[in-house]
Amino acid sequence: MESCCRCCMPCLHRLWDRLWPDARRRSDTHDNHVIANPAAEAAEIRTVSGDIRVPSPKKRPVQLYAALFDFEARSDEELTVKEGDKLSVIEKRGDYVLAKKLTGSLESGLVPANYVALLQDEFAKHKWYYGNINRVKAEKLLLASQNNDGSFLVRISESHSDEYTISTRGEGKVYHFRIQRSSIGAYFVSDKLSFATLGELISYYQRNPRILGVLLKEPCAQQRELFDMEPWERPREEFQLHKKLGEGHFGEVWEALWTAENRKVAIKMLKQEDTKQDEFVKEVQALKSLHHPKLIQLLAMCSRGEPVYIVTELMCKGSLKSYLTGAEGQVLTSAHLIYMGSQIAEGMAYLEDRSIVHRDLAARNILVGDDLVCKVADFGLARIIKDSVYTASRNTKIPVRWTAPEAAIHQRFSVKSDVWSFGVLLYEMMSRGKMPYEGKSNKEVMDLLTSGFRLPCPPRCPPNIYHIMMGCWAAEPIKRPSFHALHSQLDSIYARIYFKTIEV
Ligand code: ACK
Repeated sequence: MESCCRCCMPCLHRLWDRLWPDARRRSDTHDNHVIANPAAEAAEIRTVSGDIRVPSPKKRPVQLYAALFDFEARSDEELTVKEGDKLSVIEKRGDYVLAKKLTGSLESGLVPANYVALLQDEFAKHKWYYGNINRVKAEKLLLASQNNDGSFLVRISESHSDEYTISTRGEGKVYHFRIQRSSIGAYFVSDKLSFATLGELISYYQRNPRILGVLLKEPCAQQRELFDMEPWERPREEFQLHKKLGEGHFGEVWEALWTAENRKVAIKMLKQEDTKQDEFVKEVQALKSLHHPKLIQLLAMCSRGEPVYIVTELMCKGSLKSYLTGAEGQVLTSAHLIYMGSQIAEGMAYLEDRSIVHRDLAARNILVGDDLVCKVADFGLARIIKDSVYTASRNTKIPVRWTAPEAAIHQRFSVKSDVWSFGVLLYEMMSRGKMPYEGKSNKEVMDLLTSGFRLPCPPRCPPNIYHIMMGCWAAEPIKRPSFHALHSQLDSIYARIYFKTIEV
């Protein structure tokens, strides 16, 4: 990320120069299909390669795998599988495999590697078979609190791919026994005793624990949560804290260097009070499964020990609230603000599609980067709702000035109550950071809204944008527009301004 100060005028001038020509180029590309037409690009590639004879790729034998456990996809990249589903594994990606279903929908996606087993014999049906996991992972799984002495698993040997290892827990330690193969394919731990199948070998040692000297009692407990956290979990030492950016709802926010990736990041730290820990964990759960260029991306976390770190991308201009009230914000034109508003609506439309309610949409929870890029942050209050309306508990703190009446009074939060908040956010933007209902108490705000009063049109706000705000504040939630509609309206107003068909 380019380093940039948070409020300098020369930067703003450079930004003007950069933003507008860029936008024009992007639009040319779309209109004329010159550069960004993949078909044209492909045609070029075909012409080039058409003259060169290339050998056809070698056919690899299909490796048949089976899902050992149910796995539910948490993002578009992942694949939901049911225990017993037959899969072909396209490639290994870290702790995951890219797998394709061989029956039913034929979809493909990522599945945790220890959820699948190569179907070369009968192993896949055994709960103790963990397939291709290494020694360190086996120890971590077996030493987890769900397991006891006698918990065990069988995995593919790291050094010999046609051999196996029994890993078993005894007296709080993990012991590993190599299962070798004889020249005729029999399985043995001690060459005095061999078995036709792995299943027979394991049941023999389960019945005769004294021979190995350890118990093989229960298959290792499957631990989804380990996989949930692991791709994100990083050692704390990888982060060098540079400067405190401020104090958020959940605790301090710091700018830091992620040394392993050589990149600047933002770190949110959990305040020590237990009461907030729940909220914090919910925020992480929501962040992990959401990927969109207009939503703040979770990069990593340090959840072992305190304070817990949540590592996200760093947005060099900070919150939209502080940006609007700063020197740059004060000189932004309506066109710039509409461009930013359109991005926020786009991010919210992504949440709308997933029935995710933000519940705290406001300028303080939007972050700004270079070139006026805006991203929605702080999913602390987000919930995945089954019905279209989520009813919250009565004791939740509510940001009254941004909250729709039905949500503030009856706790009926919905995508439509977020649309109301978006209207207030547009007001904050068009008034360059003014506090909504300035000088009024929360109680007065509620009374005013119930009697039909709405925020006035801010000075310099184009009437069509105020019209959009008023639409967001329709008393009946159903009459408010969708975020998709808001995005397309703001986008087309912006395009019209950009091509100078309307003046602002
Ligand atoms: O307005 P700010 O400068 O921007 O002060 C607040 C403060 O931390 C507390 O929320 C800033 N902040 C939060 N998250 C980020 C982030 N990902 N990148 C940059 N600044 C951030 C916010």
